[in-house]
Amino acid sequence: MTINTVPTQPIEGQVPGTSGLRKKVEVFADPGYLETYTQAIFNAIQPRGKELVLGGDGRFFNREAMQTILRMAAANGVARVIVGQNGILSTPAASHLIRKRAAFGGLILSASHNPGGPKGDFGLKYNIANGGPAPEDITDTIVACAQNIDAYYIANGEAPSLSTIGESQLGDMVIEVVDPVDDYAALMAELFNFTAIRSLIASGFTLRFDAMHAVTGPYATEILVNRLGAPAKSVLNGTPSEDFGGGHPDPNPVWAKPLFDLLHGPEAPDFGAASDGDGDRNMILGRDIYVTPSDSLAVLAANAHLVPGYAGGITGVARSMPTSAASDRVAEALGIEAFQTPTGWKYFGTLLDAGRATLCGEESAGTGSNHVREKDGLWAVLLWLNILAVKRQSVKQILTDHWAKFGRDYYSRHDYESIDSTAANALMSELKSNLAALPGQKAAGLVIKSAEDFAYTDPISGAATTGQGVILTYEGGARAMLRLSGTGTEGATLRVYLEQYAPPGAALDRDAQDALSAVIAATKAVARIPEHTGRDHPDVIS
Ligand code: VG1
Ligand code: CO
Repeated sequence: MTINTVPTQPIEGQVPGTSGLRKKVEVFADPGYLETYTQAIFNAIQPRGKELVLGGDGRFFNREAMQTILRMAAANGVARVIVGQNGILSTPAASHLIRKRAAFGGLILSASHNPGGPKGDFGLKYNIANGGPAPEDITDTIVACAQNIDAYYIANGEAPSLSTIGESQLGDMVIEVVDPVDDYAALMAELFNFTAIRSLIASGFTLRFDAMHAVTGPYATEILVNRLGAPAKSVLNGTPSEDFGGGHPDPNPVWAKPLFDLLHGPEAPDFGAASDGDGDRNMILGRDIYVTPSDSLAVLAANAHLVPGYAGGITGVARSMPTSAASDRVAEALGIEAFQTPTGWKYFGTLLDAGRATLCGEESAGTGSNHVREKDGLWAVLLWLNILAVKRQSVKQILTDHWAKFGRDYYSRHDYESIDSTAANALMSELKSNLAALPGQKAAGLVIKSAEDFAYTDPISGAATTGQGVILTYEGGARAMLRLSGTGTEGATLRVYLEQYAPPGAALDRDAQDALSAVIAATKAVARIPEHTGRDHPDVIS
């Protein structure tokens, strides 16, 4: 095979962040850009003679990128690439495939919930042999390799079509095209009682799953319709499109508003759910109720033992630090460990590998377990359905009972999007430099109890990370956290996470924004958000 050695442009300003590299399609499509980043990954991981999994969420530029990566894998001596048919694999399905096939790692082509299309975003991330996102030491090495590179290796000739299941060769490398859904559906059938869910649905229980024109369409159709007997109309927007139907495949009350409104309207089904671009996030709705991701994690932790895959109980629950404390209360009641990690699924990997945590969750609609090493949207939906099939109660009843027992952690996230990066950094550094002076101060009527810049030492690996965001606790059970997004591609996004605990016996059915009004006002004042950003209101409230 002939190998082309081509000089490349440097990659500027790359932030592997929580999930690989995300940029506008036009940046990735710039000659040499994708190639340089891919070569940097290969230089960092040294995949010669190894097996890799490859798949993506089907967004615009996936097909071209897939061809380039396959040709580069061949030129870099990869022995075998296991790829989803037509290049498709949801993120959790890719994680499962890496584990099932004991592959060396995997490359996932996705920008998750970011919009797709020629003007949208593209992304590439590397997952390690446990099926999870590469930890910081590896992403740091990739960054270093990307900065110190002068050539990439690419095989001549076209990579074979990915439309037919089976094996073919590209030079010495085997390309094995697999069904993207089969193995994943089989894993779900092992974890959950499909017979119980089937009979729930057969009894007249109605549901809608919104795939948001993204990767979960085929997965949801196979599992919910074909295997569990839900009518075909239960899957909405089930045909993936390269630009996600022009939408924003982020499963929250803002971007999945039609589903949210349906569940709050006169025609509401019993259950509603949605997933994101690459299938790792979930939104859960019941008739006339939205379940916050933080509450969802807590309810799932409290009820997981009802489901075959977790019948032996769970060992621990891990949540990212902006996620509410609701799951900690369940862990305490169950007498199991609770962990608070930085934002990003990669921090859960060691806890899952060590068996210290069974369930993990993030406030950003990511929930998952030790079955893979990524968050998993459809898994969360099926876990809810299995619990509903056992309890035969409404979502609202389950949540109301949960709050009555544990109290309610009122919760909301306020995002200030596309703000000026300099202003965003100034806000954070001013806040961080004031931390020591804050305890004891009063803001908008609330007394600040503590203020810290979150630092984390992994209890298994000992890896330490600092500067993960500011946590403010207030007297009276309120907490706020502020951090800048690592996944955006336009300016900066300031995320403000707000919670207020109401113990059992207190008013538990208030409007969340209303219940949070004091902590919202206090946090705005402490961080001087309007002064720095020029905005008085967030762009997205979820
Ligand atoms: C966001 C979420 C974070 C999540 C990350 C990747 O990051 O807040 O919880 O792990 O996206 O999820 P950030 O840095 O923008 O806040 V996904 O579904 O985009 O892979
Ligand atoms: Co995602």
